[in-house]
Amino acid sequence: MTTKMDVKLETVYQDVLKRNPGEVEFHQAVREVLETLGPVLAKYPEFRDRKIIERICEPERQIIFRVPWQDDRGEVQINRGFRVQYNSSLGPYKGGLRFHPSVYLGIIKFLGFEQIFKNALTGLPIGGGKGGSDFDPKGKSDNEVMRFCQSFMTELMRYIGEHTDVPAGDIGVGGREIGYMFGQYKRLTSRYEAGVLTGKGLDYGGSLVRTEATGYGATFFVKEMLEVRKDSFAGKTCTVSGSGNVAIYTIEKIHQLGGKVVACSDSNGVIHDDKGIDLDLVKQLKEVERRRIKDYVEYRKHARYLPGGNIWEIPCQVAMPSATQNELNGKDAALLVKNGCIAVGEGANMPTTPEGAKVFLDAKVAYGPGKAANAGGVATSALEMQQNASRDSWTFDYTEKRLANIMKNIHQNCWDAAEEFGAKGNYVVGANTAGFIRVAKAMVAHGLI
Ligand code: NDP
Ligand code: 2IT
Repeated sequence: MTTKMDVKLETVYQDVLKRNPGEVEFHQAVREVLETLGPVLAKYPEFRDRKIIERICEPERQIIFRVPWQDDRGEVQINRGFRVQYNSSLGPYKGGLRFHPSVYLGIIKFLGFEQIFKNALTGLPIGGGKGGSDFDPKGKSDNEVMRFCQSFMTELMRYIGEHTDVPAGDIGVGGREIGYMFGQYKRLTSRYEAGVLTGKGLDYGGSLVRTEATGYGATFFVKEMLEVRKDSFAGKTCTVSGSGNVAIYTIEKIHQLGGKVVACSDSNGVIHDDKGIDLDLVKQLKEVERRRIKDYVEYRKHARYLPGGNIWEIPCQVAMPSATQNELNGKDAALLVKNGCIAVGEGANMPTTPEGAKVFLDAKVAYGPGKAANAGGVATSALEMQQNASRDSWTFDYTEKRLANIMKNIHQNCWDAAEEFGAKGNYVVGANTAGFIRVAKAMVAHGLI
């Protein structure tokens, strides 16, 4: 499915296809943004004259490197590392690192591209970047993960710094991995440069609420969308895909706000628990014991495990895809709408296919796209950087209030931008235009660089 694009933008898009062959996720992310920018170019001809869009589509710098490490049997393993420093108009490059076997340049570029606009929406001084590796942490021992992280950082350290580029977590990278990478950075540089990474442990410069921030923020965003419709989470049946960092804290906040999450998942299957997901059990299985979600039913006999199941077949009023890209397609979206879903908040990056997004928009579902809805994670990373810079640490309550306020502002700015550009209620248009305009204005100010 493709929507019609402004003719000049179609030319730009064709050029992106030609210059980046085979990078299908990157093409998808670029197309979705360009489709919404026609009216912005009409209002700001200087963006067109200065080729802001052409420049934004080309990363400032792309780094690809070898990551050799030894497994527990002493065998040499080789992975590939990436860091795409996409756009630094608003601040140092900022964005997570993903460790997953599906990682290749096209995934990192799609994530980096999205990150530019997401970070702009937070209103904080952060540019856009992303990185990662095709390393698969699943089934690896703690020592193997440590050796991999040390080797990865031995090369990455040349390119990052608190004023240059500040990585954090994403799929497969959490507190443990950030700890190993921080240790290696400190050792190689002889500097205690807390602000070089975010998502750090609370004992060495991390921020309260960063662990919870993406899930909490996505839930706050949906709360704002529901409030526009004079509605709330109270009594709503919800489904949340995934069972990692984002999914866990989405479930936690939905429960705090009076909703009931009846399903979550991983890449092998789905848990359906009519009584409401027991989050303490999920945390114990996933965060402490690093087990699979199917083990949930060992402890909660009334719940069902659906191997290879599709979570979107379970009826809900609010759906929050929080696992990975393109996990919700047009058919899934149609089924969700048919089953009474009224709001969708994307905790993951680009989890809905273009066909799925069209179904939600046509059905007037309150649809919060990832670059707006999941911006709370990176926003709280920027708050961690602020605390590091001032050698301060804020309380949980204070930091959570800052996060809630940021999400409220993002929602409002997306709402206002959508209205201004003739697409009232369309948060895709709102997020893309509001994020883009902030970056584009800074690029104009900086001249041709
Ligand atoms: P985690 O690694 O903590 O969890 C990922 C979850 O998604 C796991 O349950 C995993 O299942 C599932 N998953 C991953 N890949 C696939 C796949 N190919 N198919 C099906 N399920 C899959 O990652 P996060 O929770 O941090 O990230 C989830 C999403 O949120 C990603 O899209 C990420 O980019 C996005 N995001 C994360 C932020 C953060 O601060 N962490 C901030 C903003 C967005 P399994 O264990 O089986 O692989
Ligand atoms: O996609 C994302 O916004 C993240 N993975 C978080 C990035 C960050 O720098 O906190």
